[in-house]
Amino acid sequence: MPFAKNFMWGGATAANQYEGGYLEGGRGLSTMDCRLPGNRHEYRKVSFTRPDGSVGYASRYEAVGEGARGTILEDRYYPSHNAVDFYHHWKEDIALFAEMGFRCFRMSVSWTRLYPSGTEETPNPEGVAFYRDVFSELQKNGIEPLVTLNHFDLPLYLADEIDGWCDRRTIGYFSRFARTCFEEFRDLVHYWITFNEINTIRDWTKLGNKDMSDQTVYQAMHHMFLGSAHAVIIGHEVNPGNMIGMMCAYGSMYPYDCAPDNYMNNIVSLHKIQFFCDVQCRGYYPEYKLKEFERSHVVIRKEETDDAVLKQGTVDFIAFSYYFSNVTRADANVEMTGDQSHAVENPYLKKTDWGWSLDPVGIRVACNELYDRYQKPLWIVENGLGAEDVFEDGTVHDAYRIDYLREHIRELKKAVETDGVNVLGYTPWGCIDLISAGTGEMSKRYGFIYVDLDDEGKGTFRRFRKDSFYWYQKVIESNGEEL
Ligand code: BGP
Repeated sequence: MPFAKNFMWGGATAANQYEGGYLEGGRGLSTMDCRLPGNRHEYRKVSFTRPDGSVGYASRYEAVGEGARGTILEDRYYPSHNAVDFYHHWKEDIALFAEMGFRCFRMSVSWTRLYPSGTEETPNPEGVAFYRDVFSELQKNGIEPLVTLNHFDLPLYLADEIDGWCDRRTIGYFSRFARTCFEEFRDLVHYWITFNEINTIRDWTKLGNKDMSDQTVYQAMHHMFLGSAHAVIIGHEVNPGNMIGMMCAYGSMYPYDCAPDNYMNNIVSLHKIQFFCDVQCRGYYPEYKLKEFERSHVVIRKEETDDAVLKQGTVDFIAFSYYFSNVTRADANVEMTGDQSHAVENPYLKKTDWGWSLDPVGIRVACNELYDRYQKPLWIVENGLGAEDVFEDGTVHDAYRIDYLREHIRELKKAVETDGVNVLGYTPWGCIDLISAGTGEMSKRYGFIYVDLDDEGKGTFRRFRKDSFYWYQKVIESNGEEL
């Protein structure tokens, strides 16, 4: 059998796209609560107020500017506020996951549900109780939670008052939050991820940065690396049995052709992802990045103990998302942003309706590249097809989704069986329909379970099993043999 007996089949979600209940249970506002919806042609924007009182909007590529404060406009719809309302549907959802046979479930803890402003001395008891209930229910159903400490969210107070991760104090606030999670859920959670897709975190919602300069972004990133390392150290201290991973968006990269310049350029492009894995797996900054900093005059301000903390706080496994592959070319700049709108076309691949290339082999490439370089166990914590579903007679006939997943699992199997890569688990993204991170839409659906909600936030939130629900149930039951 290629997949181990205890291979972690399951599904993945994130609080800002799934949980909702944004003003309930004492929760504080997060930067993600200021994020408006977009669509497949238009980037999502955050709304903010400038010091002169005027309202501004910024996409992930735009700076909000000095003195900006995140703002929620009364007449607009913000998808994270209710999301798909896990907050009130958790029992029902977990029952459905159990029915599919999930062995694990990936979710994130909303930072501001535990620490409403980020700065409190003690956690919000209602928040702790909510997650304890959820984790207990999962365990009762034989499902191991895989918990992401930070999935794109940042307390709005920290962003407004101290520019979030740009300020060293955020490391301390985050460490306190992480300690709370490790201690409060010690008996219920054994698998953790520090930051989701750390290589795509450049914008205000995630870093709290008011400008987009490399100096600002890399300094904030340095603090985030320290936050992650501290979390790993604390997590191991609280429970030596904890497995704590890093997480990156891994889009495999192919050189455009065999021109030596394009091949060399592909190596340099891969460094854009590897940098994050190098620091978190090896515990120090790689040479190529230090040289880049020298050339671009980026100076990272460090304290004396930083290097030792990074070294001590290396991760136990590498989690990654894989959706598509990229093509690199010496004369084109590839940004690893989860957005393929400016990508170099691959003539061998078809694309989804949202323009993402379809490349199952790329998942095997990713497994090999990561395992060869770090020899740490891998966990595919996101993969899937975002597609428009037709809901009729209480279900969705989503053969296209089944095809996508089947092909990817086949390649994953080769990575395990033929290449000997150590893969701990597979948790496809949005196992239940949820808000798209990139576009804020509901119509970009990934789930095995359909949720009745539209792009304006209207619907009953009722859940329905799709065809893929029964297909995935068989996949898990047969441990990946019946595809
Ligand atoms: C990753 C994120 C997820 C998720 C996924 C799919 O970048 O970690 O939060 O949403 O991509 O992307 P999208 O929702 O834009 O289709």
